[in-house]
Amino acid sequence: MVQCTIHTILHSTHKIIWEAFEFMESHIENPRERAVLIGLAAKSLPERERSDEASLAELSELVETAGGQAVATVLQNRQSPEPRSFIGEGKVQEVKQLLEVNECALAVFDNELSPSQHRVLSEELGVKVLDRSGLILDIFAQRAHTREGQLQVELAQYEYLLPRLTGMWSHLVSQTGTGAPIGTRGPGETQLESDRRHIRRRISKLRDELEEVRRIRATQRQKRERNAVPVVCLVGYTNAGKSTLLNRLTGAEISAQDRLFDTLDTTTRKLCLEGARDVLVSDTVGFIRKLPHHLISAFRATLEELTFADVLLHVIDVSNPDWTEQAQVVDELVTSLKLATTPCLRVFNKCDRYFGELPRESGSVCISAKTGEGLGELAEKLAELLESGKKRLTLLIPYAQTAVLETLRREGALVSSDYTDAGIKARVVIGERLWGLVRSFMADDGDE
Ligand SMILES: Nc1nc2c(ncn2[C@@H]2O[C@H](COP(=O)(O)OP(=O)(O)OP(=O)(O)O)[C@@H](O)[C@H]2O)c(=O)[nH]1
Ligand SMILES: [Mg+2]
Repeated sequence: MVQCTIHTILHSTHKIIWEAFEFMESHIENPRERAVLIGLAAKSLPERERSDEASLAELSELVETAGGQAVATVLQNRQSPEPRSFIGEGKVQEVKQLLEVNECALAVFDNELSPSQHRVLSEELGVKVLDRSGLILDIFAQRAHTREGQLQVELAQYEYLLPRLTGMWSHLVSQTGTGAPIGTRGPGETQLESDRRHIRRRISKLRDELEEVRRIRATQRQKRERNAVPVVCLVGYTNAGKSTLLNRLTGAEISAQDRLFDTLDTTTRKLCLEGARDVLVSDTVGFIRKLPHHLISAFRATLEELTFADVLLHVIDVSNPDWTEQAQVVDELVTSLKLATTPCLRVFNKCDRYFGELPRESGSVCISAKTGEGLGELAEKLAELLESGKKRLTLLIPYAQTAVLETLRREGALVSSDYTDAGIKARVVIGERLWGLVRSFMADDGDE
């Protein structure tokens, strides 16, 4: 009986999810599915959310990465988005014609569409519509290989889907209106509520599973901390050359292909620096402009690794004419992840194919991960930074001074705390700024 009910629930749930995914259609099945790309450069949008030529060119690469082909591009300039259809009515007709002439079954928007705009455009264009977030989620879903990656992508997909369910059923809900008397509400609302409940349950289950992943990671981290091995994390725009650099530095053999979001999962390898000093180098997911916020929050377990880095290596593809903007996008994400105080070395990569003047910023190095040029200098600068960087310490804080613990927690310096008979044993990672605060609490056993 119970089994039968579960089966029925699962069956109807599957159907719901399948239908719901149909309009965001997160998979491009045909290897060369043809697409028209549409961008809106509305001045009323925040700068980061506007489309422009560069962002459309990147969108075209994203479509390619997902297995499609961009055959035409439309960039509309108007003061603000049309609330109903995002682009103007005339443009909708123009896009429709372009789709027909070019035999395209897919329209991809460079900006983020609201759920109702998404629905209106799907209906009026009569083809599958994706926005930039939906496309990136699709690529992530294709690329996620580890359990952690898959959990994170699934969570992001559901979070993307949840508000869009309203759009799906709103035509039914609006028949009765929110103020309709109890008992007269239409089936749409009931359906919507049960879909939402199911998705919320799934989201909460995924969050629990990810919490477990984070717990395991924290244990691994503690082991690393006990061994006092410094951690260096590679960050950078997608396709900048992070994985190639990790391979070159450590002999790892991870995939490094010329495509966006080649890497989603964190790989960590040991690197032996001059003076027999070991460090761990981690490569992880690349950044991109307008990265869907669901993904950033869903990838918390992965991105959290960055929080514990002693040094960040910001890899920049200097041969890309857009490198300044790309680096800025990464800097902003680094700041939003509260990593702005972690020592960071800017690594200008691909200098073998850049023939202009190389940037000469202090705290930077020019290399080619491909030819190996500049790697000696990179290792030297890295060692210097590690020397001057954060320290990992174990403190013993008396119970009378828990305010210190609070400060450490607020500053993001506290790794763990154990309440022992002798006082609070706190593991911390601190920079120079907090040194004065903790100096007098240094435990005898810096190691456990
Ligand atoms: N010419 C040249 N190509 C490079 C260099 N470093 C990386 N590449 C190429 O750039 C492409 C992307 O390199 P990846 O190492 O996969 O880049 P990534 O930053 O890991 O990219 P994602 O995982 O997608 O974020 C590959 O085709 C590399 O061969 C370099 O120094 N010179
Ligand atoms: Mg990579």
